[in-house]
Amino acid sequence: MVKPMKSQLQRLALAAAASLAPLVAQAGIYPECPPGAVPLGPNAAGNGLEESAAPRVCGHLTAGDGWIQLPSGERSYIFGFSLADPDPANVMVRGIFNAKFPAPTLVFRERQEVFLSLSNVGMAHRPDLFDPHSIHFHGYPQASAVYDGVPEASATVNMGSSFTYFYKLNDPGTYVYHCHVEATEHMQMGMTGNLYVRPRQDGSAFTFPAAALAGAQADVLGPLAPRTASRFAYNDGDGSSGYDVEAALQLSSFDQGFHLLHEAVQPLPFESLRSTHTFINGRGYPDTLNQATTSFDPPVPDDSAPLPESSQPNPSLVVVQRGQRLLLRLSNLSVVDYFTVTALGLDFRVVGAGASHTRADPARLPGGLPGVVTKDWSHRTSSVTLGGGEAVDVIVDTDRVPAGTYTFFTTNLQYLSNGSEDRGGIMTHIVVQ
Ligand SMILES: [Cu+2]
Repeated sequence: MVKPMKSQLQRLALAAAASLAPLVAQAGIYPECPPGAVPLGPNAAGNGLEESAAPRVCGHLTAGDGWIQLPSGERSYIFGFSLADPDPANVMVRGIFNAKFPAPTLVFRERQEVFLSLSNVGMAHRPDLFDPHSIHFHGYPQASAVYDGVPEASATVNMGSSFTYFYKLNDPGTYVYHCHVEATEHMQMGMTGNLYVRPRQDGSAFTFPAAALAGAQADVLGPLAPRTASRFAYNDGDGSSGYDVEAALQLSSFDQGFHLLHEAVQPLPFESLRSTHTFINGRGYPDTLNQATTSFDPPVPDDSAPLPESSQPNPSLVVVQRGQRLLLRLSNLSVVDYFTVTALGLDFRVVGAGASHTRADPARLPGGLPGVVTKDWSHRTSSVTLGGGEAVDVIVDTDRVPAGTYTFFTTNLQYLSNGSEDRGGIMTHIVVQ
């Protein structure tokens, strides 16, 4: 079959974008930030939007393509999200070939109103494609259909167009987000990232375990020492999800053959997808231990860019002071595989899964439902298994273990690899100092 020429496709895409503009997305760069909303710039690490306590905020992402650097020295072609340049005039030129893996981390607060704009800068390396993109808050319970990102039922964003999502965030927890357009392909290509909604309990003080319950929290490692926290994963009512430091370990995987065929404009082998490379935060061991960013230099010189231009800006080396409570936000964004992860010598206390607290107890919440108490299914374990799209919140009480370097890795040993290199992939260190 003769394919239409690139110029025809571009004209078609532009015509489609223009015709749909009043309904779904505006052709051009039009991030929306209504009066009273605080615009969010990049965070200090350059791997997500900055946090704000403002009741109404706005952010701006781009969707496009780019490359990541693999530990073996190879590169991998990706689709991905990036933080948009604050100047709309620079969004296209800075957004092209600037995809990040994983996608920028989004951190919001319960009850916040969020205006999140997405501009599609196109896939410059695949000008034969005119794919739209979208943002889907995976597992988020209160998405309006039009903002849900599912192409059959929601707005999607054509090349050269912008669309603004709106969420009133009433449900705290650890979520993931991804593009929902041709989801298997776009997610395999890298359009996935983490999304946290901080609970309104943050900023209050709870001591866990309470003195009366200390005995009930004893196990083979001894009793859990009471500790006061002011940051929490959930509205737990008793401080059980309280932590001092948090770290995100996002598990994912690529079929490098799929990515190479994609880069070479070949038919894609959906029926035989298999993970050749596995990652934590976009890096395979030993790159997971790099404190610095990992990057593939984009082919377009962009020396004046104000935004961090790393393709993989998320560190995955975890460093904690002994005695601190560490919250590990574990998520699996692979579209192919389950992963079981462990950190030998460290005790995992599971306090959340699927963006739900492990002991929903509305009676303990301010304004909750008196008498409505549900089962406590928090538990201690040495390993956690996550399927694609799952997230689990784990607390590590580091006062219970000696200082030292602990290895976090997948026990699915066939995935401890960077392609043909063994002993790579999903492995990093948790250092207790
Ligand atoms: Cu997409």
